[in-house]
Amino acid sequence: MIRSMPYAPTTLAKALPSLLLAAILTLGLLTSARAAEIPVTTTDDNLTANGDCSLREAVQAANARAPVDACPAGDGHDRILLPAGVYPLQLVGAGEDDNRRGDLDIKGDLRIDGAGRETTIVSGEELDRVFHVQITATVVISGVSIINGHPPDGVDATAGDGGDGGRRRRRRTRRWRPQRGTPAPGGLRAS
Ligand SMILES: [Ca+2]
Ligand SMILES: [Ca+2]
Repeated sequence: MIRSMPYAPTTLAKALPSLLLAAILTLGLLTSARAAEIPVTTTDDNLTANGDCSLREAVQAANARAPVDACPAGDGHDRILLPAGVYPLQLVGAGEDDNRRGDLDIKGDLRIDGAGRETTIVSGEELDRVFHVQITATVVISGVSIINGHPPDGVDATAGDGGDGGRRRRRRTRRWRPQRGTPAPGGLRAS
């Protein structure tokens, strides 16, 4: 005689909802942990191994996905924390696209969070534009004023997003998704 047994949930079946919840929470934690935070520790513009983390070094750590001086490594979806202060770009050299001189060249998705547009100021010192966002990157800049950028000679500084040339202009949160052919502004260029 075959006697059918009443269905009784196994231990695994009973635990499945909890396991699924744990897996979802773990996935969420891993996803939120993807954004690397890179805190800037100096207003000096340098790319020198001197124990600090400048804004240029923070951008470089994000670009290279590797530590740069005191800046921790980026991972391609990074957040630079920029404290209150004035950050003048000081490494002279326009027309350079590797973030070593002139404007700050951003090569991957990046968020830059300042302490407020009245207190966190990045100045191009009218030597070059301030930020150059490459075609593949999406950049969000919040709580930061971008001032005194300077486009290359001969470029129409009034054209395009951010085309404020060397004039002073303060920004709230802005998001840029570059498109080829975007005119080169003084504050920011997308190409
Ligand atoms: Ca340094
Ligand atoms: Ca540059």
